[in-house]
Amino acid sequence: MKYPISPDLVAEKNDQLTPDLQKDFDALGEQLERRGLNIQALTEQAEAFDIAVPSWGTGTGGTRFARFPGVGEPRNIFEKVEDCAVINQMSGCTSEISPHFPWDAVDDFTELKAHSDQYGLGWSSVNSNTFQDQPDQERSYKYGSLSHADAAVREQAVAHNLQVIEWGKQLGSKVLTVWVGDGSNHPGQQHFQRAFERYLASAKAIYQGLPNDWEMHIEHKMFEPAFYSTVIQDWGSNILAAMETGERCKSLVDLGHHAPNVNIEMIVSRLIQFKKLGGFHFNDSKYGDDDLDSGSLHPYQQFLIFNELVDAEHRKQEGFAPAYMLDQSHNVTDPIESLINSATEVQRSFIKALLVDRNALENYQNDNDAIMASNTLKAAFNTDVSPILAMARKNKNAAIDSLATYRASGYRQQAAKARPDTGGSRSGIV
Ligand code: LRH
Ligand code: MN
Repeated sequence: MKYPISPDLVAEKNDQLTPDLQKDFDALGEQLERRGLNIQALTEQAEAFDIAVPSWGTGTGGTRFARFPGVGEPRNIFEKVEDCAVINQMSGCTSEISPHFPWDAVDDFTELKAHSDQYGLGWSSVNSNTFQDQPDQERSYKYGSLSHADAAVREQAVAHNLQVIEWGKQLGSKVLTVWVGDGSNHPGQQHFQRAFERYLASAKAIYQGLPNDWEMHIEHKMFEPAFYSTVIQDWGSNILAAMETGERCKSLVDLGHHAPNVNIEMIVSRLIQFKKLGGFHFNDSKYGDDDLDSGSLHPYQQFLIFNELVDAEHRKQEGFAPAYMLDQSHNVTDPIESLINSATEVQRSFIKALLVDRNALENYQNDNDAIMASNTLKAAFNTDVSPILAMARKNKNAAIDSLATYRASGYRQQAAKARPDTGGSRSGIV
């Protein structure tokens, strides 16, 4: 196995931090034992936790106003794989990459697979792109893609998705994620039902080409790039499309794709109940699809989402196997640091949700004891599980203090030397 950062440096840093970590871990272990919880078992679940990294998140993001590139930016998917290897080596919980096509398309996928294999990285869901026109494209997606009024444009978009599946097969992926920006900017511009009917026919055509051991995940979004209506605008349109399309077609929840204050954890519960929860794009936001770092603004909401997920596992909910992934844009931070941080913050929400006393909660719910039900969740959320997350990283030879070890490695500075700024495009968002 190849490591982008010297394992000796990681071990040296971990050795310095282990004595204090052990003290904190033992103290937390005692506290949790009094609550009937086993810290070793929780640590093993933290070690088993994994969340995929978006290839497009490793470059610096921007807005329509500007993008301020960082140093040592990855210039192609091979360098993005190296950066993802750093994120996994430091966090211990990001062993898969989600690519976006054609941004990450290569001539030789066997070479790319060999490149990721040497770092022990796998490939999670593949993402299609019919929200931009490519230089060699015959028909434009200006007025939509899978729901476009022109059948030839829809066929082009379906063909692209089938191509993305073929590329995904070569990487070992098992999921196709379909997000389209289709919609309208003016009332009257689009007939809502006819557009949705066209979308459903296209989705079924893609589903026909889906291998039997694959899933297709549909991603809804309230607005942008369309600013009046969006064909798959909310979870309602999403679950209807997933139900119409097929059993292995499910709904994906991108946290930033909802209006402020929408109860996302209840949407998650509905999708779980109807066996249509395909997965997540974790991020955080304050206004729109801000794609900010996960848990950086609404850690309690993220915890409440995992409370629904852990509850489903606890109830052995049928057809429950959601895929976890980050989907963020890093405009002012080192993307590697943000992705390490965010992966750990999502892992933190998961472990905290495992601390919930579900029997007590159910009794308070049945007794309509709102305050004690709420406090049962808060007791879990207010527990600092950092020693468990750090011990899980130590046990996996990842970094106890991920950011400090990453910075001490000088990886970004080395990348800046190895990746002279060609000023060329950095395929990715903006
Ligand atoms: C749309 C989205 C989608 C990706 C894109 C990069 O906003 O969340 O998941 O295709 O970002
Ligand atoms: Mn997304």
